[in-house]
Amino acid sequence: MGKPIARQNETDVNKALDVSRRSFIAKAAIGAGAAATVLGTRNVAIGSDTPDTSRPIKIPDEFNLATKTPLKKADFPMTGAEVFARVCKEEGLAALFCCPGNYNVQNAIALEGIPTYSGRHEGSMCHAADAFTRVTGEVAAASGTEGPGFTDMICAIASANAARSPVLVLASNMSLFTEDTEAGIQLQYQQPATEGLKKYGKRLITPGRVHEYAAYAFRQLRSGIPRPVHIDFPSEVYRAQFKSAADLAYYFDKSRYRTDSRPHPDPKDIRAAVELLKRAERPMIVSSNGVFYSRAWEALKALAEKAQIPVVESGATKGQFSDAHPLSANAAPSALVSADVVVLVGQYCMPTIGEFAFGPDAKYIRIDPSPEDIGRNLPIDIGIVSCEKAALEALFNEIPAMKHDAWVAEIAAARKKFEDECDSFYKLGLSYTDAVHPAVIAKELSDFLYRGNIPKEQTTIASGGYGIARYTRRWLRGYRPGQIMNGAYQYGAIGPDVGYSVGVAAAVQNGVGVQAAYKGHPVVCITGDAGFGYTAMEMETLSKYRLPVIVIVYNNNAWGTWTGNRGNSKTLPIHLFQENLRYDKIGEALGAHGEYVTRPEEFRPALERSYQIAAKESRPSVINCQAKKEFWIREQYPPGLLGKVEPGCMSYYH
Ligand SMILES: Cc1ncc(C[n+]2csc(CCOP(=O)(O)OP(=O)(O)O)c2C)c(N)n1
Repeated sequence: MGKPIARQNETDVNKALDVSRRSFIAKAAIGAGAAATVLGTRNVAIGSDTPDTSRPIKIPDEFNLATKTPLKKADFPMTGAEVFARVCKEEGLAALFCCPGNYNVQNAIALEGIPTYSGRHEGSMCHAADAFTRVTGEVAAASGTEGPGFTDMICAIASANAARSPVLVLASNMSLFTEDTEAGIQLQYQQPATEGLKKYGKRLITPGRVHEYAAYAFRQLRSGIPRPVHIDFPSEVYRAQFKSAADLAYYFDKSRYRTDSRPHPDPKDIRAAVELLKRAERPMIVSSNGVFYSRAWEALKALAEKAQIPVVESGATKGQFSDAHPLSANAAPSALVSADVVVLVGQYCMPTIGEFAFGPDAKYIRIDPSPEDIGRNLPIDIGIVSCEKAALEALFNEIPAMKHDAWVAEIAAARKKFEDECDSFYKLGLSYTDAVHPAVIAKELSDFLYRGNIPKEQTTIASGGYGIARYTRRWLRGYRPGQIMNGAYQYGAIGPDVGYSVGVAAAVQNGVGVQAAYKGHPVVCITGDAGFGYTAMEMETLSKYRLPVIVIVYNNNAWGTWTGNRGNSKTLPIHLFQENLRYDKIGEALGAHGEYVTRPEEFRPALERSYQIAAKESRPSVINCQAKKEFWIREQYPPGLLGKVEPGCMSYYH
């Protein structure tokens, strides 16, 4: 909540600003001289390499004290904010990510004992909430102050909406009394701003109905196809006082304001699907978001094994069907075109014809909880309106045991072909010795994660970046639900990655939902240099909360889009940065460990050191991998910027 600055104080404020501005300008002039001697030269340290140990970075004692302070759970008499927070607690809201603002609601949620993380930008925190839901399957909230805090979240709300993530967006919003005036600051007509970016939204206007609207929020978040819900709170609502339940309208327990009952499939649709599958020679299942949110991975595996149907993944989270399973077609892109019957399960973000790599004659069975969606974008042969888990179980019960050995052999051959191609890219990457090629990063990261000393299921990945992602996705694998958070999924924003990693690491730190077995383990985040720039300040958040994320920055001195302007000297600089920037030093300055890797052979040791620090000290790292922008030019540095195939390990939209 913002307060207008009183007029009489402004002169004092300006005086203070002038003083600090003057001393800043003096310091900056000295710094600029020093920097000019070192910038632009490869491998030359910028500034002093000696850390200033006279004032080491320190997590304030207050953090420790906070963990020991008992909770003060709300009970009547309660404020509107407390009523809302109590519903959040009863509904199992798993985390809140915020920046200060919307104080009453945030404080009430934190006091209910819901893990609360505060970061450096509301957008990053909303990305964190999105990522948290994508690796846990649980609902998380994001919150910021009215006006600027809220509008800072817009890109993240849109990303969560495109990813179909159940994110609860909460913002304060001035008072009902001053609506339509410009009294004070920060009034924003919030709900129109999230039009098209949410499943449900409401500006609360009747204090006595705050509980009822909390119920609205969770009914939407916990049913059907999840998407963000946006609630904005005027001060009359969050400050309202309620002496007893009698002051609140529609005050019912969650067992009465919503149901966990799910739509089940029509047996005739299941029989029709089984008939089609019985005639198929090369059937394929596409498993996506709905398998994750309905927790249907066991049902999926049982069906795939009984009918010997290969499975390929798409979606905002991957790993629901293990890449180690012989029926996994995730890394067999060339086989997809041969599939004759494709079962799309929980594919909420539906591609149009030709975006998936299936052939033009493939027939489609689509399972989706929302009848309004079935048949959209991609023509269907059979539509099954159902909760994904229920439909997969019904198919399992109805389908006879089948064998498709020849088809599975085709998949295996396609996988081998893909892996051989990846190996050839790695060999090429190693041959470029004066910078770190993305194939080296991707292959050695995967060797470390899946073929080294740590169990291959252990590490959860925030898989981001743009050009680098076209390499890392080829080598990253999912072996259990929630293992890979598919960063730029569908909305395609570059930049959320460090923000995402806050949410992923918070989920892993507390072992939430499907992360329970991996509690406390290090997390890996991949990003580009342009991407890092957007949310890099969240390195401070990672350090502050001891979230052990290893952030790999692919530093090619450019926005990955530069190649499109190669021939245009006037527009090319739009796509370029200063060269060889020390993103590792940004990490160090914010409490993380830093590594600067300039040659291929340095990557693996840097990764190992960072992993040790993550595991032993629970500290994040930045591994700044110095590449060169020309790696995206195929003729000069084959294989150059790579393409993608969807669905499968390379996919990121749909
Ligand atoms: C927020 C946002 N701005 C702009 C774009 C358009 N865009 C797509 S990729 C890209 C460049 C990404 O560069 P970088 O993160 O450095 O990735 P690299 O290819 O270098 O790995 C841009 C500008 C986008 N997708 N999202």
